[in-house]
Amino acid sequence: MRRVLLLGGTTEASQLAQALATAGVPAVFSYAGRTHAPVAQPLPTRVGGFGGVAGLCDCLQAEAVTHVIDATHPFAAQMSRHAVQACAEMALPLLALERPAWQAQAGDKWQHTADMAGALAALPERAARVFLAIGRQHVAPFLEETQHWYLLRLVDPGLTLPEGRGAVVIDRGPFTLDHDLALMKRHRITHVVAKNAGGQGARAKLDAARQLGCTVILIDRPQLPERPTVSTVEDALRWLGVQAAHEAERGV
Ligand code: 3Y8
Ligand code: NAP
Repeated sequence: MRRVLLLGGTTEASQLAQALATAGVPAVFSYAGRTHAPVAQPLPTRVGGFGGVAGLCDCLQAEAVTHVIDATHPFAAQMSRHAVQACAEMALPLLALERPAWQAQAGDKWQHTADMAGALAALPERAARVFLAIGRQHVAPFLEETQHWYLLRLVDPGLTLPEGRGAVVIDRGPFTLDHDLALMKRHRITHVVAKNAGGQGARAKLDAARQLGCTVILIDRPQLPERPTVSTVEDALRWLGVQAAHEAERGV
């Protein structure tokens, strides 16, 4: 009997959780507990770290997990590395559900950098109005560049900016083009700094940047170990041997 551990925290993880619940596949959804009130899932949900690889192995044993699907964000590199190690130790099948990296298209003004420090260095000397869509963890070094004005978008309140240094909006996505266009116009944004998250949940700001002629500074993903990988919920369901609801309806 299949029993899935779904490592979540992305739009696609939520979509897969819904598909598993609809198909009646026994599964446990897992959040790290990084946000105060993560989106409720239609599966039994655990919140918090496992306690490293050993803790993850214990959880796999205790929950009688037969399949692990890593649908975490491409920058959640440590979780993905631990999943590879734990599944090797427990001889369990592992699949990554990973969105393809965003690709520039005609009209995009993108600069690629290898990491956060590279993104900071890529900002212009002259004053810019920067949409810093990288979360709360990496904001401090950017604020030391005092010539810039920053728009921060965070999931939870708590972080404030000194007077005149910028604005903070609290939102969790998925985001829409109309919403991000209005937000970036309202704040007269000239630059966007973002991780190459991929997926649809947070790409609106890039499409808005193209329309507004903003420069995008895009941070490349960390290297991850080799593991079986798909990029769609349907392919993850096929890997599990679960027919997607619409296929079942069509009787294919
Ligand atoms: C806790 C679960 C969904 C949709 C939300 C996706 C889309 C928005 C891209 C911007 C960029 C950012 C941030 C972002 C993305 C989706 C998806 C995605 C970027 C939630 C979630 C959790 C987190 C953790 C949080 C980080 C932060 C990063 C905000 C839930 C909403 C900036 C990453 O306050 C903190 O400590 C926040 C921490 C890790 C990065 C950081 O370093 O600050 N995500 N994001 C998950 C857990 O506990 O396991 O709260 O409901 C999920 C989503 N984040 O359907 O869930 O699928 O890609 N999240 C980045 O890419 O730069 C926002 O604003 O445009
Ligand atoms: P990370 O740096 O790769 O992992 C750090 C530690 O957090 C892991 O070793 C593990 O703790 C715990 N952890 C991470 N994801 C977990 C999960 N889904 N369930 C249980 N424990 C988890 O991870 P991160 O970058 O902080 O990301 C944390 C969560 O936010 C993930 O769910 C990810 O999908 C989501 N997220 C992250 C980003 C981002 O920019 N990093 C963006 C959007 C969403 P132990 O070692 O104790 O097991």
